[in-house]
Amino acid sequence: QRRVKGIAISRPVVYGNVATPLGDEKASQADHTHRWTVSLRGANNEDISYYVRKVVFKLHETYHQPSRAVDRPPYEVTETGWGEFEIAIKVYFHSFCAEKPITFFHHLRLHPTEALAAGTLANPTELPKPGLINQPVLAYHYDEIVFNEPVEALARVLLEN
Ligand code: SLL
Repeated sequence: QRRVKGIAISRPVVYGNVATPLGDEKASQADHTHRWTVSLRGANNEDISYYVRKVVFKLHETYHQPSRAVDRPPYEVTETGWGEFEIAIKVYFHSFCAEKPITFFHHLRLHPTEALAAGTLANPTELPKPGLINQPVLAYHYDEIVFNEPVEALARVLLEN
């Protein structure tokens, strides 16, 4: 397949996690403290399945079947747990794209940053506001998938969408 020389086409994505303390909810295991969801999506919430074939989220080995493949949107995994760890997010493209998979790395975050946990930046020794303690923690990153010299079929669908 011919590649379109001298061009690169990029598509914006957002990946990361949200986490909430379990509180009184029953976890699947007694030592679990949080429920979290790790995800990959289009940066403007657009559908990315026209070029993404599947996304494999590689969790910590303490999880049952740590390699979680998701072959349609939403590309996300929800779990409960007690610890933070690095998640590899491997993105596979449709075969017509003729592109190798790419991997993003995300450090799963369960706990608020120190500034939030210990009060405010202006007043760091202040105790946390009780309301903030049980807020969801968000940790998302913006990035771009860059297709360098894409094959014609991929260039066409990228420019059409
Ligand atoms: C830590 N290095 O020590 C990290 C490991 C592992 C987290 C965190 C669930 C385990 C299960 C879980 O939260 N694993 O369901 O068995 O902080």
